[in-house]
Amino acid sequence: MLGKFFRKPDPELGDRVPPGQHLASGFPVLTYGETPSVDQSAWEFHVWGLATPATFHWNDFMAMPQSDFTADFHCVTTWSKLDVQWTGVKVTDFMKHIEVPPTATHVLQHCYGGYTTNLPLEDFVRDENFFAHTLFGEPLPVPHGGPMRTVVPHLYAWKSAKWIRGLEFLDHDEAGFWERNGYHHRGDPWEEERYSV
Ligand SMILES: Nc1nc2c(c(=O)[nH]1)N[C@H]1C(S)=C(S)[C@@H](COP(=O)(O)O)O[C@H]1N2
Ligand SMILES: [Mo]
Repeated sequence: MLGKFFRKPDPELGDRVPPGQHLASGFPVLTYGETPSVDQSAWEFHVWGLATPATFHWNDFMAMPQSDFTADFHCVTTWSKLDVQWTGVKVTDFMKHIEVPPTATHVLQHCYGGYTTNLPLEDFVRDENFFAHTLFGEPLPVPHGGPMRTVVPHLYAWKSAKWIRGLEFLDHDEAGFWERNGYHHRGDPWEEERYSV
């Protein structure tokens, strides 16, 4: 009886797993290439391109409002993890600290190690997106992007840049690493926007 009960699919949970995805056990690490190592004290964050150039250090981010987030995480390689708990700075709060002209339409996120990923501003500057430095109450582990990463929960996780080091604001779309290598330019998991055709 119990076994039957536990096998019963949870319709509420099912609704949260996009098509073609399955639930991962644990929290897998997915990194292309080497894992860079950057101390909090050495970590620098730059904005450039159309934005007025600016540099931020760790303490600048710590002085911004800190928020808790619970978000589902969907990797295009078909695993999802629900209810990941993060702490960090909302993208919308960060944006108050920089000057971006209305001509900017896209952003290219740049990471330590060379990884990049692109987003239209309407996908980047959203209430649910954030810079994360804490995962499940602990400092963000290096393999998961510590000291700082972005999290963009409404798109596949390759848009969530680990070891983030800066944002380049553009008036056009420019493909990031995976986008140049066959991934979809937007990556909505509910539309299964996995690869470019
Ligand atoms: N800098 C950097 N960011 C990255 C990646 C990467 O290889 N380098 N991989 C992306 C991919 S494909 C996924 S699924 C998530 C994985 O995050 P995790 O390793 O914390 O699970 O990070 C994304 N951000
Ligand atoms: Mo991924």
